[in-house]
Amino acid sequence: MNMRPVSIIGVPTDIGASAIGARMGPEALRVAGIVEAIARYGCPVSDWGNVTGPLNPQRGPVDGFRHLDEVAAWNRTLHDAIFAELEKGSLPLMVGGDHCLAIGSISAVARHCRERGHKLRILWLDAHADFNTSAITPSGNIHGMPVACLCGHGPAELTGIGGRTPVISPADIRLIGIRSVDEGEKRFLLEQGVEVFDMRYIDEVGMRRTLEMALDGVDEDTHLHVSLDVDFLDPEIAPGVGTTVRGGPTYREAQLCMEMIADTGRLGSLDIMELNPALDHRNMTAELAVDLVESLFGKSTLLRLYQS
Ligand SMILES: [Mn+2]
Repeated sequence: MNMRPVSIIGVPTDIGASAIGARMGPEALRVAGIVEAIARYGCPVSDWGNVTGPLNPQRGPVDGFRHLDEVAAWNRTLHDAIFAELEKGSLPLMVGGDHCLAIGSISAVARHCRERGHKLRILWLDAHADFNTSAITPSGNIHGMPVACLCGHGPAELTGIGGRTPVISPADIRLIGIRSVDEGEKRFLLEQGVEVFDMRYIDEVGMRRTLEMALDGVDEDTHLHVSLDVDFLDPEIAPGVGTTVRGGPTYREAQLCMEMIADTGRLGSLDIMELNPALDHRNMTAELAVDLVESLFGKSTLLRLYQS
């Protein structure tokens, strides 16, 4: 179980999305009790408030990107904040905010791993592959591009944050829960050799086997980063997100996923992204996200004696 101090950093912006509202995500997660939920399982936890950045000008895309300068500014600030927490020995928990911000958080995590000689494994839990580029994106929304940017495909302002391009290799990441991929994106995922566990895979082999595969090779020298896009979850249980796609994991499947991640004891950093309170019902999606976070930090139904 994690005993590193957890540092919560809020990133209140929807700069990379076209639907606005994810800027309210950090406060909704706090209202739903995210700090208390982590503390309940014995982890020291501090809430460091929010980082700040440019306002959302709500302009259209320019050369295939919406708000590129503003997205870059937020991600640079975030990189510095997350990197500082990792250097202190903390487990940074970014509460967003739209998913373009994972460029900043994962750039910091990858730099930390590089400098410390740790292996890195990223689990990207999402309905979408987020592997678009300006050439293939239908929308120009950068929250559809973070995985491609991290793998070195994107504008220099985003691909080199943290001092090295590419930030990660496709071999470092596993995409899980995917059920909506754009046409050009499908081809690009295949060409780049990204490992994707889509919903069909989960339907056929189950969440347990999926997680065993996705975590294969994770050892005591691995830093595990989880980037949870709330749209990973089925919209029946998680309506508070701008880009719902039906047919996602159920409550039990999502809990099993989190419990299996917790069992590795390797969780080193976490993003909770895309919560949009303007689309939620009575904060139910934020409460669900907090429920899942509890499992990630050690809640289990029974005492499990094999856990240390
Ligand atoms: Mn996403």
